[in-house]
Amino acid sequence: MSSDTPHQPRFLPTCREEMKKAGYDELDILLVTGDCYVDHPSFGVAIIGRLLTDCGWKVGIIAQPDWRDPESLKVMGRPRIGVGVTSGNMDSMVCLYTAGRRLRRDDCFSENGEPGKRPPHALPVYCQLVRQAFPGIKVMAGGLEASFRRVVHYDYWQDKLRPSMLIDTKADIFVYGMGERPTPEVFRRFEQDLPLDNIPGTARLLGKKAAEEFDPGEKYVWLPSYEEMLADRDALMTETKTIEREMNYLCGHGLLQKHGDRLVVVEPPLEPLTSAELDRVHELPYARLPHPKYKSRIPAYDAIKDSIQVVRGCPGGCAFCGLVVHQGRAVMSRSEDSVMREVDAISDLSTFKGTISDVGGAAGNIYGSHYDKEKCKSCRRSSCLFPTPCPNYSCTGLEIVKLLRRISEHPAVKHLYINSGIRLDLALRQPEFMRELIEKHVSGHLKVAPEHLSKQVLNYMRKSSAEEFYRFMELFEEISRTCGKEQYIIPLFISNFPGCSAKEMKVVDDFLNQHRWSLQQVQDFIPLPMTMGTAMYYTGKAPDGTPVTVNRGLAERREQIGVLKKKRSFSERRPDNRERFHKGKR
Ligand code: B12
Repeated sequence: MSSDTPHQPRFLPTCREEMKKAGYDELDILLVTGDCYVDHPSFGVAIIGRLLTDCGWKVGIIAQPDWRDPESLKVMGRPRIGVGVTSGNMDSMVCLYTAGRRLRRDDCFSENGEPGKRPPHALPVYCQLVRQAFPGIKVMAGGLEASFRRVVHYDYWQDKLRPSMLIDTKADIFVYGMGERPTPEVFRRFEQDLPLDNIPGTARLLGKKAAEEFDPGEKYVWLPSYEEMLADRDALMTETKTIEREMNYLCGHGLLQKHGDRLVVVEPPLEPLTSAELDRVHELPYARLPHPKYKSRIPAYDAIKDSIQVVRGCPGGCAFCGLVVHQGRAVMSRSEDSVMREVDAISDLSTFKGTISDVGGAAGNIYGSHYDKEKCKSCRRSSCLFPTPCPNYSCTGLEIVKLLRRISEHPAVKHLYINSGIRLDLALRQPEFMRELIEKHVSGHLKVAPEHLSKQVLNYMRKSSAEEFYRFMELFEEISRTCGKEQYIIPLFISNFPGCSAKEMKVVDDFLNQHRWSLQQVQDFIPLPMTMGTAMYYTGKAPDGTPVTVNRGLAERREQIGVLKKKRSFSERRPDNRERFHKGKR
């Protein structure tokens, strides 16, 4: 797919020698990331680098610099326009630490999964390193850490409220959410030394004077100030509710938040890319490989190398996940033709063995989602599906079925699976998709995320009911039996979500005992920045103010983790399942 075009090098340069090969005497833009450099559309910085190069700028990437040595950023010299910084594909603290606040033994975004290749709170560390290396240079930041920490937020690993990360990064501007629209505009303004105001999808910090002169007009709403939030724990719930209410790009306001005499200005949310624009982003000339300087495997690349992202956005709004305040609720689907061109690109890779491991995104059954945009214009919901599916939202599943059949007909494709989580509530309303999925696209087991079974906890999680999970299980087993396939469901549950006491966890325990089910994957609740679950964790209250159980210390959490880790039979492939499979009994 990609060879050295005058415009786009095989890989974006990472050193002088590669600059020379690309014909670059000087870089216009330098990008710094906490992940290894993988030139693939599943890696945010690769998209941004390719996009800025496509705009005509000379862009280089420095991946996982030595954060104690500014010289490590100077290998390609001082960039002419500015620097873009990201901690990587996810928050550096999520990458470094487990839910138990222990250092992870591996980091799937580093070579060989080696941990410790990035510093804690990587974004401010890298931004300050840039300033040391290139005094006076313009700095912007993007990616999940910048996005989820754009305003005051609770940092679980430090167990405290932190100010907007604009304060400690001292970056000129943040891009929040998906970066394709605002990032080129930011660098255009950097290049022409223009003011950085009014760019949707960005956030910036105004000094004392500018804050005093700033006229908010009708465009913005106020968040509690940093000082007010330090003084009143409940203010984090107020902030979180306001952010969720203003995330609809059709009617969302910008946000203002005082930090002393300075002012954080968050511009209104972005309009998502159109389907054609999303196709174009995925069809930039990626090498679809890690940079050749890496001699060992990069687990995060292995996880996605034969997978295709076909959607952006998520209608779910689950309380433990921040995607809605990053990608938005408006789901945008790529065109079938563009997806087929990506299948061609994957099948051209020497590493391709005939299996497409995933066709998905935030969920595996939201491709082809449709909205009645007119009616969405005044929507302030935090979810299109919870507590009940909104009538303005539809996803029949028929477009997924059509896409899956087209990919399956590709001569190089032997197997095609869906590994992105399946939204159970939607799947029960997508009978054709359910049948197609279970008959043809399950590789021995299907991961589904009921997350819990207690009515109260599912309510707090903003997830579909336990009854929908049981119904899904029945349908799965019925259809598997009918098509003679011995395959299993792997349920994912979360322990210690706020509002889940031992009584609620017993519901999950009883279910797993009844089915003699031993889980392999255990997910303990991580209070991630900017999620409703974190606001409940920090305030000890539900969104309606009801006090909820919160297990904070490891000792308190151990009991529920134990419920998920308990060995109930030999393996997930429950022996009783085989009996049930053969005898058709529940
Ligand atoms: C695929 C995936 C994985 C894959 C990784 C593959 C990969 N390449 O990322 C695997 C399976 C390895 C994985 C693992 C984990 N994951 Co995961 N994963 C995802 C998933 C589903 C897609 C990521 C993706 O493809 N993003 C696409 C890129 C293009 O999007 P992006 O990073 O947002 O980039 C855009 C913007 O941020 C911006 N941008 C990005 N970089 C830059 C740089 C600059 C300079 C600028 C200006 C802009 C910019 O522009 C980009 C283009 O629009 C996301 C959910 C999601 N849909 O985002 C969860 C997610 C990233 N994972 C998450 C988590 C929690 C994990 C785990 C910790 C789970 C676990 N408990 O084990 C582990 C990590 C363990 C570890 N550290 O080793 C969380 C992270 C939350 C957070 N606050 O960081 C997410 C968001 C899921 C969630 N719903 O909360 N994951």
